[in-house]
Amino acid sequence: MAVDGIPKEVERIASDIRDMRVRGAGRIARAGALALRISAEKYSGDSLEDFKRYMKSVADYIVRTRPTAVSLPNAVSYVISPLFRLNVAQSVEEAKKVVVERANSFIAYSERAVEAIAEIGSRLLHDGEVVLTHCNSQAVVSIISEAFRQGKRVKVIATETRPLFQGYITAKMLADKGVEVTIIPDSAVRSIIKDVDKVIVGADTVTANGAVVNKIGTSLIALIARERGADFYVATETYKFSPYTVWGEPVVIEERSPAEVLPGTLLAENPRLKVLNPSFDVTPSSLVTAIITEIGVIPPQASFLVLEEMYSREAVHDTVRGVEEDV
Ligand code: RI2
Repeated sequence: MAVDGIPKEVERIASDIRDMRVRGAGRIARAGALALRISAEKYSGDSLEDFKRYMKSVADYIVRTRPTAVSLPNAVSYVISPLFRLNVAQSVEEAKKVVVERANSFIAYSERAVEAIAEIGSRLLHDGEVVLTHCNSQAVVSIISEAFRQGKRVKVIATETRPLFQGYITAKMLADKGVEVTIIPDSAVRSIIKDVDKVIVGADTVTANGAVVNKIGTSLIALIARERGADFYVATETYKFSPYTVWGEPVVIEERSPAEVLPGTLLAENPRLKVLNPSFDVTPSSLVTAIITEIGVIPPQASFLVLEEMYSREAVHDTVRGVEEDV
């Protein structure tokens, strides 16, 4: 549902996220920050309270587009929470400035974080190794690209990633840079794992106990990697760690349309058929070798410490409650 007075550009960003024309946890976070900036810039009223109410409804509207990747609410909270928690602005002009600056700084941080992950993660890859990845993660592609740029001849196996085949995007991105890539059906992972040195996947959310929420099928791949003794790495920016899980909030797993799994004609012909289409699954920390972040390679068990450092106990509480209650 749209918000009164919401700019057309922001409606378009929201529908691009919802329909996955903009996808990937990092990209949707940056798109969310951009949507808030545009909303602030286009606001024409002069009441600070109205502006705050308006920004809060835009924030809710953006966050509701997709429920699983915590990068989106974390980005939104980073951009607008100073208006509510710290009461930093005394006028609409000041408040707009805060939103624009915070959005710009989030986007710049996010882009730098991917570069740092590429640099750090590339040190884990060696010449001639075979890396398997699942879905399409900018963080993972940047690591492999950086290793390749350094002259390491890594080979990549990309799962096709049904039902939306994002593995093709990964394969194309890497092949265009000259990396040797092979696409396999998702169900072939156990058959080829003997040829794989390392698995690296992205993340949509990392919980306080180090579990990783990522594209459906990730946890099966982690199990297979464990069975074979292959390292299973997760590459993620720290803003995909979820402060909400510290307070026991479950991660909502997005359920997408049956039409992504079966064509509409088959669904119409078989009205008694049920289709389930969960978009993500949860890999427990016990199956994760390490998490590659912009602040370093950490054991998954250190996730709570990352959250504590990022938000501090009080701020984590504010992130969960502050924005909702102050408006
Ligand atoms: P980056 C994607 O979700 C995939 O699950 C991917 O592993 C994760 O986001 C992280 O991607 P979707 O939006 O942020 O395709 O590393 O459902 O690009």
